[in-house]
Order: sequence, then C-alpha cells, then structure tokens
Amino acid sequence: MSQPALHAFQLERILDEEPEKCRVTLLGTLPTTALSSLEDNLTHEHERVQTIIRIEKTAFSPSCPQTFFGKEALISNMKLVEHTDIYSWFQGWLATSRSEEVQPQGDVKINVICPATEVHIRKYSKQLSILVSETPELYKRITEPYISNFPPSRTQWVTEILSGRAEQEKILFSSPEFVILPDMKWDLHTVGSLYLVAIVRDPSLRSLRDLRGDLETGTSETKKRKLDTDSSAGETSQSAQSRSSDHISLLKSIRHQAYRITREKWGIGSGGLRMWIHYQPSYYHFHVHIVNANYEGAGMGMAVGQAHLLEDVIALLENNPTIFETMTLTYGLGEQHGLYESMRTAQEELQNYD
Ligand code: M7G
Repeated sequence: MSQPALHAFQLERILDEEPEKCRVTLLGTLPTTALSSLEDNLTHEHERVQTIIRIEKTAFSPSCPQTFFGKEALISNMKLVEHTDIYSWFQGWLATSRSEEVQPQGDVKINVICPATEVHIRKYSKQLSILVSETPELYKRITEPYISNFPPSRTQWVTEILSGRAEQEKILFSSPEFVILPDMKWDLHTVGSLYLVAIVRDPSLRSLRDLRGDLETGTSETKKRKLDTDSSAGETSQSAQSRSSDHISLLKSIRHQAYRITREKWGIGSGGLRMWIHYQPSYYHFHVHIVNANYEGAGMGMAVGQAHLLEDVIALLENNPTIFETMTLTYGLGEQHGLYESMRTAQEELQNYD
C-alpha cells in the first residue's frame, strides 16, 4: 500500500480520547484513491474504506530546553490562559519552521490503520475491562479455537516483515529464528521511550501458551508432572509439536541480542531493558516487547496480568517445562475483546463451583 493521503480523511466518530497520554484515536474513512496505486484508482474511484487514525504527541528532544523560548524559539506563540498567586498557565504553539531541526521526531506522532477491520475498531474503542482466569480447560475450549480461527490476514504485517517485503531498512537483527526491529509505537529517536519488538519466525508459536521448556534437562519432579499431565489430559498435536523444541534457548537468544543491539546503538547497559510478552496479545504470532526500563508510557500494555516479564517466563520454563500448558493465567479483557462474552460466562460458571 502506498502512503495514504490524510487530507481526504472524513471523520465518523472519536473511538477514544486519552488526554493524559496526549493521544486521540479517530474512526473515519479514506477514499481508495488516497491509498491505492494509480491502476487501482481507475477501478475503485468512489469507494471509501474504514480507517483508524491515532494522533499522539511525541516526547521533546533533549536539545529542546535551550530552544523553547527566545530568539528563533521552538515555541513561537504563547497566550496566557490564567494566573493565580505564583502560578500561571499558557497555551503554546510550536514554530513549524524550526520544529524539524530541533524536534526530528516531530511534534506529534500519527498512526493510521487503513483499511481498519472491526477487530481494530473494537480494540481501539474506549472500554471497561474485567479480570478473567483462564484455566487450561478454558484455554482448550474457548481460547485455542478463537486463536485458530483468526484469518492469516490479521498477521499479514508480520509476514511482510519476515518475508523481507516491509520495514527492511529498519531491521536491527535477523537470524533463522527471529528478527528485531523498532516497534510501530516508537518515534525512532527518543531513547527514553525506546520500544523494539522481536518477532519469532516460527508461525506455530502463537502465544505464551505454546512455550515449552526442555523436558530432557527438567528436574525429575517436572518430568513426573509432565507424565502425569500427558496421561490424564491427552495431547493435541499442536502441544506435542511445540514440546519437541526447547524455547528457552530461543528466549535467551532474544534477550542476548536485544541487549547487544541496544548497548551498541544507544548505550543501554545491563538491566536497562524491560522485556515482556503479552497474554492476550493482539497478534497471535509470537513476539517479545523490548522497552527502555525507565519508560512508563506503555500504559495498559504494562498492566499486571497482561505483560509477562521475559525473565520470569524463562525462569518458569526452567522450573517446569510445561507450565504454560498447565497453569491458570489471569488477565484483563476489555468488553470489546473477541473473547469477552465467552470468558465472562465461563467465569460465572467457575465461581458457582467455588
Ligand atoms: P501485541 O502484544 O500483539 O499487541 O503486540 P498490542 O498492540 O496490544 O501491544 C504487537 C506489537 O507489534 C505492538 O507493540 C505493536 O505496536 C507492534 N506492531 C503492530 N504492527 C501492525 C506493527 C507493524 O506493522 N510494524 C511494527 N514494527 N510493529 C508493529
């Protein structure tokens, strides 16, 4: 898809306003002519497609404080809103002519999803969440079929990256097992909000639930537990396939490369990264979030339950190779999430048994 021409955007409604994050998410439409190649334009001249646009302010660059005010200032225009005692507050406008020079990351960051699917619209709409406890039985009955039914188009962006058709000049590391590149959430400049993503190549690894440790080196206790689980629950071919490989070395390799890259490129030292795995993720193609340890702006993406520290995941697998197959995982689900209704009903049933 070519770069969309945003001036043709027609607003339908605001999906979410997040003033504390300096962010607004809009739903509207773009004409296909604004995004297709010239050839496509001739055939779909009058069609419009659903589009999500998220606009957020980027961080100010470290060189900014000297250039905020004064001659040739970054802030060119100010208006007093109010003042009381020692306090006053203003509206300020950035001088666009100077901004690019001192703010290479831009004043705002704009993300566009076009065409946006219903799943996207639901994901970005403001919503309340509940906590649900997903037992292994609920995973098999509700979550696993939900994951399996996702159309491959949902992770087309991953395929584009892994097959070398997209974001290639951004790739920071590539091996037969995984790639590391900047996450779409990062402005590519501000080290304080550094956000990378490691994407594993193996498509059979879909989520935390598919991770397995090395059964051969597990303790005798974990081996016994595994044998007990197999004989009582029976196995799916999926879990048998996942078990045949040891994911601990893969996860450790991601950790190693993430530290190597961020040390070499941005001087980030030991302990300077917070790496996590989402459950539930938005995309069921296994990936690890790699974020500056001092960055707190990931919001609900860092919430307890949703984000599992890579370090903890490795330690758990070392302790019990089948832990993610057998443990109950508790996480927040927004009311617009595809699993919400079935999980909420299942929770009520579970509570009746307590
Ligand atoms: P997730 O845990 O599945 O969902 O993470 P989340 O979006 O709720 O966190 C997927 C990660 O991949 C997120 O951090 C996204 O920002 C990132 N991401 C998504 N897309 C579509 C792209 C993309 O096209 N390119 C890059 N570089 N990152 C993306």
